[in-house]
Amino acid sequence: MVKFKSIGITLGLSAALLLTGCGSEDSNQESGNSAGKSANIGEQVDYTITGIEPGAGTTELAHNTLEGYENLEGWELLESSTAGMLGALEEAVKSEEPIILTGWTPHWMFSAYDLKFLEDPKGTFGGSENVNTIVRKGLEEDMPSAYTILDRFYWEPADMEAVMFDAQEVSFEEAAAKWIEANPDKVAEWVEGVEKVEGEEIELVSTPWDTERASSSVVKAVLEEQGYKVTVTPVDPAIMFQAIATGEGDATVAPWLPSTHASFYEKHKEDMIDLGENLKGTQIGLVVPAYMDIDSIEDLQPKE
Ligand code: PBE
Repeated sequence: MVKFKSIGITLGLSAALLLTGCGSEDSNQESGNSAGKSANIGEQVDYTITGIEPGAGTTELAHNTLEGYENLEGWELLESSTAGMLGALEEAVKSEEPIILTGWTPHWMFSAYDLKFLEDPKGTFGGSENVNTIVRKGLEEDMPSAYTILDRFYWEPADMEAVMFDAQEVSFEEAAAKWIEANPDKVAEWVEGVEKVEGEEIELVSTPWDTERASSSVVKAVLEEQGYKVTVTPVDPAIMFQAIATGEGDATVAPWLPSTHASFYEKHKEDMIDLGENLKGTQIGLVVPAYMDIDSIEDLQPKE
């Protein structure tokens, strides 16, 4: 737990910036309207959902959610950054104040704090999500060894979480090396019978979140062991899909599907090769601390 605290401290400033302007002085007053405690939650959080980066798939689905639920009339999404969202969460939890954020698993926030996803009866955040491997057209012919490894790459949420957990103390590179050393059988399945290469360059395109820093670091290290010279470029999801579709990038292990990155995927799917899931069982949605007396997005009340 200690390591999570230090993250909270480094994020304190961004949290303070994020909280400025979200006045909550009257959050404890009786509201006088009859809509009950979930109406108070709306008032207390100023009808605001604490979001992340504007370019995230999660942000797009959060906007769809605000449009898709009539009861969210008048609510707003505060776009900021993942660090800002986590800082605001830390601040709220410290004083047991209500907060509603856009969150996802795997993420350490669920082990650092007691949190729950709000039920999403309209399914605007999708359901169980996967992470896919997508490569540019022609990669199979140009780099058959890399293509085979990328096609075979598959791991479980617990594997990804192990790398993410270690990477709080060491670099993602070191955390990935440690995971590879601890999981020789899995890695052996991916590289079995694959011919080594001599310094061929391959460009992996990724996104900036820890989930993808973990997977890209592992795939990078495995490809390097096969003789590739690997670059990983983290960009916004829109740019990532575009890079694969235009062939500027060779491969990505970062797309969240079928919902999170659906709009980018739809736009480019004819121009890419989808190698299917490399991980199953992620989730995104609205997340609240467990001490909040609310279970479903539908329980939130519209702004008066
Ligand atoms: N995320 C983490 C990303 C994909 C991985 C859920 C924040 C997104 O929303 O695009």
